[in-house]
Amino acid sequence: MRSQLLALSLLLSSAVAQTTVFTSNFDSVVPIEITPGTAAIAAVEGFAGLGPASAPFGGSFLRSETGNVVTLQLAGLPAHNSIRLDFLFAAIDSLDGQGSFPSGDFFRIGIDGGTVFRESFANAMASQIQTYVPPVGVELARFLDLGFGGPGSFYTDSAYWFGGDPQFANIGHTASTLTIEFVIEGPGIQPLSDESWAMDNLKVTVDTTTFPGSAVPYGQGCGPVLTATAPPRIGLPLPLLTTQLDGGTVLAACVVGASDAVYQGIFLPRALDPFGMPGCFQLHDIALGTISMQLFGTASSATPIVPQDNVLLGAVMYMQVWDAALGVNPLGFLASNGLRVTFGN
Ligand SMILES: [Ca+2]
Ligand SMILES: [Ca+2]
Ligand SMILES: [Ca+2]
Repeated sequence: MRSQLLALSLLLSSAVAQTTVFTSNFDSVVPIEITPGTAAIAAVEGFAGLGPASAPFGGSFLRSETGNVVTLQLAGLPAHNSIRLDFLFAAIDSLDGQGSFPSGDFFRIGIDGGTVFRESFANAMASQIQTYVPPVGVELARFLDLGFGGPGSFYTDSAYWFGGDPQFANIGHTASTLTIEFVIEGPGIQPLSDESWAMDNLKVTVDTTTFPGSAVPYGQGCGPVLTATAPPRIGLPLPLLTTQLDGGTVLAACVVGASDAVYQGIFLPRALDPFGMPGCFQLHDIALGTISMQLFGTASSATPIVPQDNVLLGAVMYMQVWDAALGVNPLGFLASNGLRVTFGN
């Protein structure tokens, strides 16, 4: 139930956005962001028209021999949590699938030095093993003569729309720079006249979903007033300020909790009159610890750093400051209002 509520609050508080950071239809020159190696712009031949109606193969594409690395480098990306790749993939001529030479033709996509995709592709013979199993809607053609080597013999071709494969839709990534490598590698590398591959309509988008973050006062204090003087955001300081402390305050601490509903089986808020704190209330549990605060006369402050952790985005915590002030009431403690803190980015 709690996790469902959390998921609901995430949905309600986030603003979902995809920002395109690179796009090319390869119809003129190789974009400057791409280091092509031996790859070159080539007419799409019989691939023309295959693909989603909004962006099918057309004009020309970027065609590479096997064994050659095509590198896309981007910088200055907006803040994001994941990236998405969308492109058309042409498996041209006698790619040989998994195995040993001439087989062993693996299309690999590397991101920032790690591998996010590595699958073999086979066009030459029905007996060859292609490890890539496309989801519904991704395979556009298989074992057809679409140009280049052939027609016929081992030189049939296949086409795929990787934008339709969910594994390319939500790749975790947060850095402001991005390096993507595309290569067919493995023991089966052969010349351009025998086998090759191409991409068209390459688009890279980043998920710039934003969570605004907030610190909202709630509940009744018995003197001290707790506020946050900047919005709670991951990776940044969260300045907390308590004012209107008793003049005799000797110690102040901010308690952090996970629930404003219940504490040790007792429903909250709990009146603290029976404990010698008349007019005061406990407003949340104490599950998440305590932050000590620095005293300045009748004010206190603390500036904890919120961890740079996306798990916190949209998460809610509760804060209340307790001040020790001898003689202010029978127990010698005052409690502030609560602060309902939702972490943003
Ligand atoms: Ca094109
Ligand atoms: Ca062919
Ligand atoms: Ca091969």
